Amino acid sequence: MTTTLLSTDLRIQVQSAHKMLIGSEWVSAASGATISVEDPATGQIVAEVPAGDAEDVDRAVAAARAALRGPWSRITPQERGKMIWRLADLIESRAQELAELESLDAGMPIMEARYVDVAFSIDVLRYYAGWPTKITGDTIPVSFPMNFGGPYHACTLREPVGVVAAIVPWNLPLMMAVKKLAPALATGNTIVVKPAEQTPLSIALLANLVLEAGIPEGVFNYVTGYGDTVGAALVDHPGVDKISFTGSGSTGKAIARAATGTLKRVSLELGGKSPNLIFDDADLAKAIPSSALAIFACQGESCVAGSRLYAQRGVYDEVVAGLAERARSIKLGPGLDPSSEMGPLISAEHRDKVLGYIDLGREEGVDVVTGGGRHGAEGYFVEPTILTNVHARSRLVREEIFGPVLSVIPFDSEDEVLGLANDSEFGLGAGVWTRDLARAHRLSGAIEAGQVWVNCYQAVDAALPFGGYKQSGWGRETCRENLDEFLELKTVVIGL
Ligand code: TXE
Repeated sequence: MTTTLLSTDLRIQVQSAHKMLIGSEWVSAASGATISVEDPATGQIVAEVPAGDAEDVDRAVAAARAALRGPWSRITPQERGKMIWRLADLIESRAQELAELESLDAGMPIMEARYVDVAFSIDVLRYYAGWPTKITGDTIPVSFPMNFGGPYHACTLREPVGVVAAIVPWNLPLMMAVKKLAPALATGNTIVVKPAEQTPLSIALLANLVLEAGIPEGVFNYVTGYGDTVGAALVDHPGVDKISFTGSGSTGKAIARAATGTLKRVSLELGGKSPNLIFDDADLAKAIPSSALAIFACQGESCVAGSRLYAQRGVYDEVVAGLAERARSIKLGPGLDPSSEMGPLISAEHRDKVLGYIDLGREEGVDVVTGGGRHGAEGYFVEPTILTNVHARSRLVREEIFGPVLSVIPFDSEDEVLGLANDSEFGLGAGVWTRDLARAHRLSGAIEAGQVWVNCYQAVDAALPFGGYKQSGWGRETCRENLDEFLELKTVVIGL
């Protein structure tokens, strides 16, 4: 069993009775029900966590509302910033444990868990720790043409939006939760976090660290459960002021529709089908390995995976051969095994969905250059797969597969590839590999995507906006602009 790769302490922690954090209390689900958590490398059950429902959500929202008016509202911005920084320090001091939990639960290689998921969570918290002291309103000179008398002093205040519900997916659980938690805390909100039912373990440890950081009880609440119970109850709840969601487009749309009932604010970070363009003049020594990482990092379970690769005719063969060589060299295995370079997919259901796309490709006559099947007899591994001869209208290039499956498509001209790149309902990320500076600028402007990477891929930073055009979502995470999504703007006019 993969859990034998955990330290003894951590194994005991994983196997111990899990609870949810509501206010200051660690509790089971009101119904007593539980959810089994699997190790995707073996399919074995590693933990049982509470299966919360609407009753638990009611209690968590009540705790978060009470905390909003409690000591949290009187903590100075500087102290709030220090607490967020302290949380980052605590995560850093427990980074190995968090990475192991993440790797066990979500399947990713331990190095990715440690140096992407956990490391970026720390960065995001440190970035937001600087913001509480810099959230200001404006003093606005007014003329009042209707001549209401005067003079007046007019200004704006920026206040927390209230109770935030964070609905988190399973691909990079800790990082996804922190990307919602950090701005919520920086702006003085309180939060109820619902992890994905598949991956609650790292967020349970995060909940402990939030309390250890001195963040007052009730500011952070953690409710485990399914999407159609806990998730839906949070979306419907009149005591929740904002939903911050990362996940599938269909669930995102359902949340947006349901949230109109209470007109709560909604931000959505949804899927993608990101194009990655390699031109004849590209530096292939960089483009090929980076493009392989763009699709195979996190087993392809990344919203910005570069899953449509367009290679210009002059380098097409070399690109396909280079990518195939890389794909064949990737060592698959349990994430907790330090020699593994790619882990299992999250579940049997998801593995079968990914394999279904490959089968569809075969029916459509694609060439499977490498991969194309399961790896090993146990767990949910899928081989790194490269497909060519894929039709431009195929579902393989239109739908998010969310697995290690790359379609490589040739193109001749810049205009042609721009049309192909933008012919998508998604608009999350895009890559451009070229030595032509003018082309880099032209395409950066013309590609419909929230982030365009030129001669690099998946370069993210806590200070940079992250989010999507079109059906890839609403709003931006990380970055300064993200703070506005957690703040109300109040106008105050004082007759002098
Ligand atoms: O997502 P869901 P799933 C994409 C990816 C993947 C597909 C399906 O293509 O194959 O989505 O994954 C909660 N009200 N992404 O089914 O359903 C759920 O419990 C409120 C892309 O796992 O969107 C979980 O916590 N909440 C993505 C979260 O939503 C609900 C990351 C995500 O689950 C709910 C993950 C409801 N009615 C999947 N139903 C990315 N953008 O990175 C479910 N949930």
